[in-house]
Amino acid sequence: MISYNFFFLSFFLLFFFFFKKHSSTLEVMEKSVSLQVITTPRSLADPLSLQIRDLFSPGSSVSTQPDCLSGFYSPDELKPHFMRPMEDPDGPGANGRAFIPENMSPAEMREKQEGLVRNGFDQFVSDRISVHRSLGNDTRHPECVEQKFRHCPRLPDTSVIIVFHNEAWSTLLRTIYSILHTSPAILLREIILVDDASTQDHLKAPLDLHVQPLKIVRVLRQKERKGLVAARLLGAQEAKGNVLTFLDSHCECFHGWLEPLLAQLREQPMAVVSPEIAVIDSNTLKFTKPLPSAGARSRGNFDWGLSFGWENIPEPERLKRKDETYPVRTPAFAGGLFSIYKDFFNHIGTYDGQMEIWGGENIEMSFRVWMCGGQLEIVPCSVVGHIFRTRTPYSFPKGLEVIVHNQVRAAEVWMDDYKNVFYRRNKKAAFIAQSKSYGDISERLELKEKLQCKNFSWYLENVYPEVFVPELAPALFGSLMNMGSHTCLDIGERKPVRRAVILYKCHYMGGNQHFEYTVLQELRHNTAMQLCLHATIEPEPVRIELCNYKGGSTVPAPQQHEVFKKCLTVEGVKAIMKTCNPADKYQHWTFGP
Ligand SMILES: [Mn+2]
Repeated sequence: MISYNFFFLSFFLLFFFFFKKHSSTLEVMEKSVSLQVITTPRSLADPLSLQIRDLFSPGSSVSTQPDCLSGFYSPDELKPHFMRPMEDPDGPGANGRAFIPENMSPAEMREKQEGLVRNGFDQFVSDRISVHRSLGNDTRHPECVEQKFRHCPRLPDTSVIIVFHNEAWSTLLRTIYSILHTSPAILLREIILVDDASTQDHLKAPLDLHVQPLKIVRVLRQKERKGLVAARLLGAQEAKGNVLTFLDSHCECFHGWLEPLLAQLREQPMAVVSPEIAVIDSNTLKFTKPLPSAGARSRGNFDWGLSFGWENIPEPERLKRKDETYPVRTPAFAGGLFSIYKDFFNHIGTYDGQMEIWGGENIEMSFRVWMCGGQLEIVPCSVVGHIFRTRTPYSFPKGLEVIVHNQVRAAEVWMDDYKNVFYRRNKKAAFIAQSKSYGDISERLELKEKLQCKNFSWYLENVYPEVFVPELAPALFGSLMNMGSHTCLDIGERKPVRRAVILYKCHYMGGNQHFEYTVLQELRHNTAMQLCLHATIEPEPVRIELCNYKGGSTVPAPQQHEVFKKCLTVEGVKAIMKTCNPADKYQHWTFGP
């Protein structure tokens, strides 16, 4: 067996570097791949929209609102529940500025350190910034600032649902007040706080007492730690608004964030809409305000390890937007902050209730919404700030394996044969799938049947045609072990673009050691990015770089056999190209399990 692999592989690797055009040039050619377009109807007269409108009856159709006025909502009509109190413009963090404390005492230093460890952001800084702080002028694109909203049919109202687990007092309260100070009272039905079994005392009676006088803020409690999905489902069940808006517990809403989300849902009742997320710095709490000159730039995606990521909006998508108020269609969403009609949330199957704690639920929902007739959009005129933590301070009661467990459930239900592309890259996931220890998915499959959802290849072709789809059944794949050193080719831990490939103890778990030998004779590591092995002149180590071949009309890199009549060899701790010598076992490689 081994000797067969030996032979086979030695042959192929020679072939790879000798005869074919497949390693890549240093330049990355940006070519758009496919121009498939789904039209995004904006008109209410669209028959599909009407059909859906009837199906979900979100209560906003023209015929049921005979008293609905003509014209646009006035600023007066869009007043919030509570005006922001006057603020010292020089106060800490005022107008969204950074706050950097000076001359700290040893006790303060200790407090700062403890806050950082507890939260993954600087609570000491947050605690000194007003929970009512303003974010200064409205700096969105002028087309957003000037956007007007028709009276008719009326904009739906929303329940804002915030799940928290041991959130700091100041960040939670700032989230609540920023909603109350920026959301039109007629559109904000209530704020529902769902406590996912917090243990910190300030989140118990003191929180209840504080929000009670605010009238429209309620606290629901989950006694046992069940995670984000279960907590959101509890909040959704209790919500009275037409629309559910989910936010994190460490957000700040920018001027006019809510109206564009609700207006887009009014146009597209089967949409799931997300705001543009602004960064609130985890150390200084500086709110990165939008720039009037900047248009929308990014959208969400996923990789073949099923992680969520961001990418630039492809040209064909950009061209479909007539102005800045138009939404950006997105193949996947971050899942933290979004709005959806409550009726549509229920229709489309809420969440997979058997997903545990946190992780993977956003990718599952992305696939499901698109494949079952909905759409995911980012609305750039809606801006909400979010503190991106430096690390997650939460404990995972059942370990990080719950994320993989959730990902496997998503793959089993939605990805058809493409699930194997994921399993090849994540051996833990493959094991969970093989041993069927991901729980019962029959209800989710019934849902898929009932909603007559499209298949995964439809999703790839129509929603994410830009994605590179790895081979469904590559001839050779797995860990690439050198028969001389008995170590495996590995892309290393740091950002791997244009770095030397390393050799590391074989772990056979996929991840950084997953390689595929493709029909184009590339050695591809294609989990988070499309990376290929690149031959380099001796004695330079062989590098891992972005692949030249990106599908569609792109081609692998120019022929390199004039330069590299060599074989891939391990020398010391490096992989280099060397004169071929069949007797050298450091030139023999095998793909392991
Ligand atoms: Mn968050």
